[in-house]
Amino acid sequence: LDSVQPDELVHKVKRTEADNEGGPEVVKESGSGNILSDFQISAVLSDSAREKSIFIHGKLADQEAVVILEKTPIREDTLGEIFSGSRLTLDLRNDIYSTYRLQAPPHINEIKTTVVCPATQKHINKYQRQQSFLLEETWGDYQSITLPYIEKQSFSVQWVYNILEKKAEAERIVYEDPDPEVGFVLLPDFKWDQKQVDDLYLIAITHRRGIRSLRDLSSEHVPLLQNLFQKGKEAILQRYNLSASELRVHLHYQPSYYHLHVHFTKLGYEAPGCGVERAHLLADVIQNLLSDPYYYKTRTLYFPLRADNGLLSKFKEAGRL
Ligand code: GTA
Repeated sequence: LDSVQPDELVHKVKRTEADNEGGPEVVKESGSGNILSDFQISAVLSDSAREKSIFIHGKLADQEAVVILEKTPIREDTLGEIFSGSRLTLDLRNDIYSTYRLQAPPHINEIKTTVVCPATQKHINKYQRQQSFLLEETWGDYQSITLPYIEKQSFSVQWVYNILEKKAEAERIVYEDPDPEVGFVLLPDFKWDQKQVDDLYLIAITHRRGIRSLRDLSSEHVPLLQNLFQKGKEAILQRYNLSASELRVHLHYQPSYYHLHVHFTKLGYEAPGCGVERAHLLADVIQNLLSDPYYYKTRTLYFPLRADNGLLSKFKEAGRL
């Protein structure tokens, strides 16, 4: 279930056997209605005044749910309407300074809303504000601690398969190379409302399955990565008029979802997860693999984990933290 706009679209969630970790199979239904009107709030998991967002845990029709509310950037093309079509109430006036409360017309005053339902305890933990710790993972640690953990515990990638099989979000696809070996699907990330390019965020998901993360990459995958990099940049130039030099194209380590995907974000937009402790530029990844075919199978990698992440406990148990 991705971004839900209650008055426009109701997404019905159907869970499957394989989907025991919250990767919903999405069936889209047209219609109207506010599925959030009965949302029972249990707790605020985190909020940010700077990002103007709030993550809430609660119940939606007796199912655990996480709802994310986020105010979106003010778009330049709506300024005329904001100035001419709003109600303005004076708060204070002092010399040359004055502040107001401006009530913009409802259609340009929307709150981007994301619903995860049914949400697992892992989703709830993921969105809870917590302290993070930097881990140091050797190739040996990866094999003995990380790999067994992610094989058992990672989030379902059913939503990824839904995209690749056109069962969900097909109409949002920006570009597709259908080749089973080097092909991919490029589409807006569900964190981006696509209203302005200032916070552009797309993801490229490989058709090839079974590549979990950076750790699975070797020089064999360079043609796939180069193809995705090149064609992804071209598609973004064509559709959004942003050149390669305006983009941050990167992978996460650790990712949340272990099916190879690449993040395309606008440079200058501080997207979640774009810090040096988690983001690996695709250009660097390709170069590293060209200079050493087994770069990601020999190097120590560093990454942050939140306090109650199960993998962090495994590193502690192994005396690695
Ligand atoms: N199009 O169904 C989907 C979908 N899902 C389930 C995830 N993504 C999806 N995109 C589409 N449809 O960028 C996107 C995610 C993410 C990427 C997976 O796939 O938005 P990753 O495997 O490296 O995982 O990337 P990552 O980055 O940890 O995931 P995520 O969810 O972005 O979490 C990172 C942090 O971002 C969170 O802890 C939270 O602080 C913040 N965040 C997450 N979701 C939102 C949101 N909706 N709004 C604001 N902030 C958010």
